[in-house]
Amino acid sequence: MRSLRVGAAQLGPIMRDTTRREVVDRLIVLMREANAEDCGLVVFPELALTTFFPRWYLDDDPQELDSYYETQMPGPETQRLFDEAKALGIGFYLGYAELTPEGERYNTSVLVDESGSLVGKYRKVHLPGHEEHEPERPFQHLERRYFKEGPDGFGVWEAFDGIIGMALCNDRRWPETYRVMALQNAEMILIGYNTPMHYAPDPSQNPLQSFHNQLVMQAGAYQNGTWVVGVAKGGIEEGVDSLAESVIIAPSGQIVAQATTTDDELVVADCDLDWCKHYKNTLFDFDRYRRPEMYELITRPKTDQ
Ligand code: CDT
Repeated sequence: MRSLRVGAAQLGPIMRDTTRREVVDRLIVLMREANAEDCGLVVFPELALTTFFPRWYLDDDPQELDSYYETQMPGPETQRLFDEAKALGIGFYLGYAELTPEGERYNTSVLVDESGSLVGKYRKVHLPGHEEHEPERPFQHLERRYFKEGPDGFGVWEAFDGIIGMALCNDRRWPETYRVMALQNAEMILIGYNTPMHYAPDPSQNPLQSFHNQLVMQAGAYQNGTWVVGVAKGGIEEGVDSLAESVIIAPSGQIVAQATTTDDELVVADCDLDWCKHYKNTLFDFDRYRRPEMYELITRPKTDQ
């Protein structure tokens, strides 16, 4: 049995004036806790180093905007996290805002192995929200202004004795996210998220945030025979309430661990990566049962009526 003990390291709110040093201190506390529980991998949320800054229109203050991005990973403030991972012998997933030397801005995650080495980088594909300032909203969701869509798609990496994929927040609502990684045999998909409880374009969805969160990740796990680890930055951050409820989901679609607070909290599960085979070799044996040629029918005119 290939067993990977995983820690979902949920974060509570990070305020606008919270320093990187303070955040990295919190991440290290959670990493040490995960190590004390014998985890081989600890998963942090999306944009885990700062407040969720796309909630503000920041064009008038480019200096503040730039302050939320990392130009290096590891960089001066995050090197401590890599050093700690190496010293403890634990891997991690971390979401952050990336500013490249070419000036491109991405919503990014990295996977780092137990020796502190970078395994892979993922740049968010499905960017939600809006491009323009909409002052009538109680808060902005300007991911589409302050990030560029990730151009590289969904990859997987051989690490932790398994096949690991990465996604970020809104990606989890889209079936193709899981399917593209499952077609590359993903056995565990790591997803950090920041999900406001209030959805301005259609507030009737507000009371369904928790249901939809579980619905999409449980379906993604089951329909693709893969583990899914969903990790929130939750709680009331700068007046905006965000969903917590970080979860670890088995290839059966069952939740095996779930956070109970809206603050910094570690939840742990032993993940048997071989459990994926039950589903990948039976009901969801893609080579045997999928019929991709049928997916093209919607673009073809009907004949022989
Ligand atoms: N960060 C992120 O992707 N959040 C979105 C909010 C959608 S509403 C603009 C999510 O899917 O949870």
